[in-house]
Amino acid sequence: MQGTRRAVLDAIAEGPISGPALARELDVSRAAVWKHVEALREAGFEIGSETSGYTLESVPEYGGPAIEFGLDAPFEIEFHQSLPSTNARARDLAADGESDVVVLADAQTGGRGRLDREWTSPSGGVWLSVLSRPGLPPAHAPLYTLAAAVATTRAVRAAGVDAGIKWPNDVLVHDPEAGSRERKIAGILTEMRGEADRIAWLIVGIGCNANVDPEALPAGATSLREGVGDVSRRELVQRLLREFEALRANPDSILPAWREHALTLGRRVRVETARGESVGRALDITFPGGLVLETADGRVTVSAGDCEHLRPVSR
Ligand code: BT5
Repeated sequence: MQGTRRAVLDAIAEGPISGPALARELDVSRAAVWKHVEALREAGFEIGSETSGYTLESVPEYGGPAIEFGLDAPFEIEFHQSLPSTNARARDLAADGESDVVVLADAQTGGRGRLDREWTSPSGGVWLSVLSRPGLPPAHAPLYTLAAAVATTRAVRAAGVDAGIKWPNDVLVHDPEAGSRERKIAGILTEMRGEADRIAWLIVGIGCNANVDPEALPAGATSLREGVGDVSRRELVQRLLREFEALRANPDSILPAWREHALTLGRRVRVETARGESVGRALDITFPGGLVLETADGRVTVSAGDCEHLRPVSR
């Protein structure tokens, strides 16, 4: 949202405030105030105009301005009803030199997982990509993926569903009614362009099954709707972005936070990597994101791959 418009909205939220008072406070014309108020109404904000001045009556359920309003993180939100993929759009923005933009869509028609797998993205979910330019070496990029998994898990938990992380970045819900089965509620796809010593841009794509029927999702998936009913996607996204921002501002906190939310540690796992398969007990995560396994052949650290939990959680 443009700076003055945001200031108009913030002032009205604290209102009532009259048009002339707003114009004085923000040092703009009364016509400009009126234009911003109309634009905010068009974006779905209900703004009353009583004799005492403008008042904010309601905030739209979802969308760019709705999420930017009250967002405690320095991101601009670009909202689309539908996009092929928010990651693809974020790549275009990266090519244009943008940063700290979050691309958000209500639905995706060509959502992608890792290794170009399909990611089902019906209307009602949270499909977003965070574009940033961290001044880090390319080898540290996995930290951002872990931070996104922690932020997503915290947001899902705040919405009332007890979720945890499967290494490296699947957010799963333990489902006692389905035996020990764990079902995927969110996934993360990180893409980046690295230069020799630093990351040029990094895109963290997060897909979270929010207000979506489980029947619309692949087998093995679940949604917040299934767990607790529909949630405020505005609050979910704000929470997620706030948590992500706090973690990226304090990189040393990422691994400890990940450990705290991990479902994988202590479990027997099978990890498929480009170089083959490792089976063993997951002992720990190491900087910048490798999984340490105790295998029959000793200790190994795997840095990327698909991980399967072999034994049910007991909790
Ligand atoms: C992921 O891949 O988990 C990364 C998903 C990232 C999606 C976000 S949405 C916003 C942004 N824009 C994009 O285009 N992508 C990102 P992976 O670990 O490879 O898991 C993919 C597998 O999960 C698929 O092969 C399916 O089996 C399963 N799957 C597909 N859609 C799902 C869904 N909505 N919920 C749970 N599982 C799903």
